[in-house]
Amino acid sequence: MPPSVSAMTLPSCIREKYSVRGFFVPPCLRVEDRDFDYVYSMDTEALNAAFEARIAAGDTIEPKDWMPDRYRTQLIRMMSQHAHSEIVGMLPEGNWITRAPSLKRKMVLLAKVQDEAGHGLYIYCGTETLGVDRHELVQQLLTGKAKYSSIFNYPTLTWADVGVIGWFVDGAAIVNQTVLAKASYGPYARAMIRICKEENFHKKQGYEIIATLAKGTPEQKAMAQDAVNRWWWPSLMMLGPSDTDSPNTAELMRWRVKRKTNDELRQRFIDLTVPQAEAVGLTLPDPDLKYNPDTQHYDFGPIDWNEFWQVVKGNGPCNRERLQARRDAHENGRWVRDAAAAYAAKHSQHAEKTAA
Ligand code: FAQ
Repeated sequence: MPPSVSAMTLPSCIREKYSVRGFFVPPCLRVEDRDFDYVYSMDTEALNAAFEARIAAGDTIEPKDWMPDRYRTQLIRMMSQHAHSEIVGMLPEGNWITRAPSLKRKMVLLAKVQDEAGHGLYIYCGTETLGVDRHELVQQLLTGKAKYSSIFNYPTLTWADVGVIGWFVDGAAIVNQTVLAKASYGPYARAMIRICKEENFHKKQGYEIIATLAKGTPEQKAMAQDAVNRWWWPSLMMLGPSDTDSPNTAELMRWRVKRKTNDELRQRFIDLTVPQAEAVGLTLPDPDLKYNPDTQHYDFGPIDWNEFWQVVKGNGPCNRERLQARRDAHENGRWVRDAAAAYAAKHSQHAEKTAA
């Protein structure tokens, strides 16, 4: 059967927009909008061409749209790693909930850590729209097969670390995720818009902790400086390997999943953060850090990529501890899952009986 909308009935601007090498390709391959048989009778080359045309036109791809397997796989990889990072990312700060220095600080920290849990669940939901099962993703994390952000494998030794995580780690996450909010995959982009709003609050509370410590006693200022010194380089690494060693960037940029490279985002984070450090009278631990009037960016010293890859491979200071904490939490939560499953089964039995 022909598609319900003929190319000839469309305005010329639409025809031009969706023409690939002179041939019109249906602008949208949403199965619910179009004839199912028609879409699936198209050969892969035509489907790919239509998909690329949509990407080039800046369209948003939605879960039921046709997409190349590789696009789907890349998104599942990136989104599931992101979801895992949010969940594992609760651990370093969670470590300080019982030791926050005041009730107010404790309430704010509790709220922040809960937000991160929400982000994780939200992104797992987004990943499920690509046809993958959440239990499978969780198993990949628990067995150590899945990656999560390197930054969460460092210890939180003092209260100042909580402040620096908000300032640096959430700060870097905002730089990265504000751009991902324009990603080509709709559910991911929309999740990022919502998440970035909360990350902004996280960053502000972290910076405020550090600003308070920096203008406190000499010991408090020294504690803040020490935390800054320990977290600066891992925070730069968190934005991913340098572009020359980033196998996924080119493809993800072409598909407009990533809109900036790892190095571009790192530079942006540095440019934003240096004046913030100056404003609270703290220094960043890089003797090469210097404003370059020609490039209008800060130059910075070499990053220890060997350390980064060691952490990614599982040999960071806290990798084993973090995974064990997740495994224990999963095991301790078994009764909740069992109870929820029993409740759902009881409900469906009841519904069947009433329907009969
Ligand atoms: N850690 O080719 P690329 C947060 C891996 S959320 C570990 O450059 P890509 C909120 C990468 O997976 C933080 N592994 O990869 C919060 C790949 O391995 P694979 C997480 C890393 O995807 C705050 C290989 O290296 N954010 O902080 C890392 O193009 C406070 C080659 O790398 C996101 O996940 C790393 N840092 O770019 C929560 C954002 N970097 O899979 C709690 C979404 C790279 O091929 C408290 N993700 N690798 O085996 C992204 O933007 C991208 O995936 C990048 C990596 C930029 C992370």
